[in-house]
Amino acid sequence: MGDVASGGGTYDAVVIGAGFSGLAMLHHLREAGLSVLVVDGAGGVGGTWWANRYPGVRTDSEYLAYAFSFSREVRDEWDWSERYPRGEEIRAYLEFVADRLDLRRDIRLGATVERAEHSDATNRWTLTLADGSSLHATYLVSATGLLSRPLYPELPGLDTFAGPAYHSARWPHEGVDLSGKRVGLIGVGASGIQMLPELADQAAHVTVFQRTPNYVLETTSPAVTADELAALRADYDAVFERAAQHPFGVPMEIPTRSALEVDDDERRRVFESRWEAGGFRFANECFTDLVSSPEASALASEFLRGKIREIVTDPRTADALSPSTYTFMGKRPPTGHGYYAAYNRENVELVDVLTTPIARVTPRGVVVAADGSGEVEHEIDVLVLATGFDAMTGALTAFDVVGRDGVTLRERWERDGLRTYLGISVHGFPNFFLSLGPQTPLSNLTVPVQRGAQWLQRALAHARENGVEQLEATREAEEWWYEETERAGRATVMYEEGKKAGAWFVGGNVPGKRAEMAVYLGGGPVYQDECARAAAEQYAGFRPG
Ligand code: N01
Repeated sequence: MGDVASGGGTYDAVVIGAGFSGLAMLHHLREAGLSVLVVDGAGGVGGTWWANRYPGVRTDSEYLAYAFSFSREVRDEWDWSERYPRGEEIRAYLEFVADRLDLRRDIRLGATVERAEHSDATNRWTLTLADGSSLHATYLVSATGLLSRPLYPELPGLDTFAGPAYHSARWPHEGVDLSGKRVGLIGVGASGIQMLPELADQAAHVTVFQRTPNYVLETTSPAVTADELAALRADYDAVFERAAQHPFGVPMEIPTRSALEVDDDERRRVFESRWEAGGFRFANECFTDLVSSPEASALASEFLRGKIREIVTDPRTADALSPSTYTFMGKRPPTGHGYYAAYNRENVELVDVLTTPIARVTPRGVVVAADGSGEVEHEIDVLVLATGFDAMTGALTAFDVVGRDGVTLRERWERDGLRTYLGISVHGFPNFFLSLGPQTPLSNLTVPVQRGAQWLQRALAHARENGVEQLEATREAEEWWYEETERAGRATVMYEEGKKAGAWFVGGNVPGKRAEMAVYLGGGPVYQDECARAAAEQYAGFRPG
């Protein structure tokens, strides 16, 4: 072993990333008796919650299961303050977890991995860090996050803008004083949607440049009462198990009726009730088929467009905010905290850049094509890019992960398309494991994060007990999982509607990226069953040759 704080060293496992995934991996792999080092280029633990500091950042998952269930100490000692905790609170939670589970002694921060290469001769991974030091490990685990590599828009003149420009995921940690400023916001996904009301509170004026509108599920975030916390503690295992048994990993009621089997009045009543319940409850608790049936998805879309018309007073703005080119669930629905109402403010202006596209960015602002002919320049002082991420693969292809025969992960996926076995392992990359890899479930992520770490703990214990030197997806297992992922995706509206909407989960938001299903949509429980089956089969799908 080496000095955790700096320099080289040899470990059983090196984990890249100190967010939810990396912390769970460290805890569970330690329990398997492995020496483990977590490295992260950031200055603190938290992963996504370390990076994302934009105004309004908070989770879209309710506090109930947005946490680890595996540690009784953590469960008993941490008090959540509101239903959808803010980024700052989640970061504090992860710092508390790191302290309480004594994880910090095996975490090296400010340590950016530039290259990781496997040698079959030594059966070891060698990692080269930005400071020039090397680490060696039998097992390499990536916990780099599925939405962590920011995507910048390709807009002419972007680098000529004279004022400050911030990507949502690179917001200065010390904050930005927006008082009296004219802000331009490009991007209305979950990040931009959370940001708008708070930008409007702080700035003199906000111009929102919207390309594709979203179906936003409005909600509120009431304080969590002492009684609610006590009830959660008394029932925590059951709550988490309910989340694990839900297709999207949330502890919510699973509906029993199709949207198509009830009459209009009953459908409206159910939609209203779940809209009032707020956030993902609308997506999950209304009917069985909002994700699987184009007709049901279309009915939900019409209801949500009605809500936009109810909330937004200017009909033209309401119309521009209403998605019409794809139906509900074609994008991952964002949760709003006063998003639509923000458009009723004097200081918020919507520019529809589908009909009047952005021509270029100038030192003074953003120029769009005008209705009819000509151009309009929107003058701004601060530019905010809430333009998303190179999702699922971006963080893994941003540096060289070199497997057998010198092939990088980037080259492998460019050549063959996205291939993994259960989103955990890639053929040609022995003893390399992914947390939340491509083709894992779209979910409240604490469920797959935690279950994934527990699965790997058992898999590596099995390998060590049985003298298995390498675990690595077979090509057959990868092909099977690719087909399963495609099949599961095609059984939903999210595949075709996602392509129309340019959703990140089909690679549709990155120019030139191959359009393929990057998440598993067969549901968390089916996925967990497959992981359990792989283990019961003595990891045969991870044993090539
Ligand atoms: O990114 P996005 P995000 N000109 O890709 C627009 C998770 N998340 O960071 O749709 C103009 O959804 C783009 O327009 P279009 C969550 O899973 C979770 O908001 O491509 N616009 C779109 O509006 C989420 O789904 C939470 O037409 C351009 C926006 O930028 C995922 O992260 C909070 C453009 C990008 O939206 C990603 O969300 C935040 C251009 N050239 C995020 N290029 C919580 O749970 C891009 N856009 C709290």
